[in-house]
Amino acid sequence: MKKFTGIYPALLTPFDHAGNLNAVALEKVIEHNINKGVRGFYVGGSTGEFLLLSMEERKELLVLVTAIVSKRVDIIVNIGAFATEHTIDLARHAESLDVAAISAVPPFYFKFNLSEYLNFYADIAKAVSLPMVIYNIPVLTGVHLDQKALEQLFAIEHVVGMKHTSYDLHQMQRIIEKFPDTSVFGGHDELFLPAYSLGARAAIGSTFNFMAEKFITLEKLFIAGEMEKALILQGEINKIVEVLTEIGVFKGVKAALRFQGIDCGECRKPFMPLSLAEEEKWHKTLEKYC
Ligand code: MN9
Repeated sequence: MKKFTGIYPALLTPFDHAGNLNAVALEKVIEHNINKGVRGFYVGGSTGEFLLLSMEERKELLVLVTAIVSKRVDIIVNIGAFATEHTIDLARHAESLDVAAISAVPPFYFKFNLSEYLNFYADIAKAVSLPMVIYNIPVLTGVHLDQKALEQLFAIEHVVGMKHTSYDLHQMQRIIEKFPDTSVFGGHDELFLPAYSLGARAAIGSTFNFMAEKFITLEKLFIAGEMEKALILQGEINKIVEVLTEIGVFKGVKAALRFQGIDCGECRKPFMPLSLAEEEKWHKTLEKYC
């Protein structure tokens, strides 16, 4: 089983001024991050605004990303959709391209029972041979998988890990302990250090799009046992995350890249652009801590 380690930006989806996928900006963001030393990209996740993309655009995005990356680093793609059938359609498409793993949020909105969640992942595993990274993000899906449920999911063939975007690190630690060969990705940038302290050795994050170098340094400090320095750096990162979550993560990520010279457009409606005051506050915060 492949062990994923290191820093994986939850890649944003750039749009042009007409609101279409912007391949030029996409390439810039990807190259910028490969040069910094990221291990791969998590494509079409929350930061990638996947629920605001059509099925065709999700496929097109993956075609673009795989072509740009050209096997230099890993690609993990979120194929989660409401219906199993649609998810499998995206999974099959992913299988025809160079991806290291697929990932899926559990189906949400309707309240499914545990057998239905288990079947969802088992059906995908039957349809394609790609490894699966479960996307656990209860704050957005409203799907709260308890320890027993997660353990049953991890028993499914092809499940090789989880993107754990949850503040419940005790749950994460118990999964890592029980399934040591799998890869559990820390999913909250502000909890990078605590997640590593509890056994995570990889992370997926939205702020990595514009400050991957900070997390690469943080990982090095952790490995070297320089915990005091690591804590200071995590503290600086958290000042950034605090303002980012206040103004809106995805809009903030796009604005940060714009400040760095890469125009990724706006988030899709119903998201609204940042107000001038928000933009100013964000700019000041990045100038101070980034
Ligand atoms: O990809 C991201 N999760 C969401 C992971 O955006 C929902 C995180 O990087 C958070 O944006 C970040 C702020 O809470 O940790």
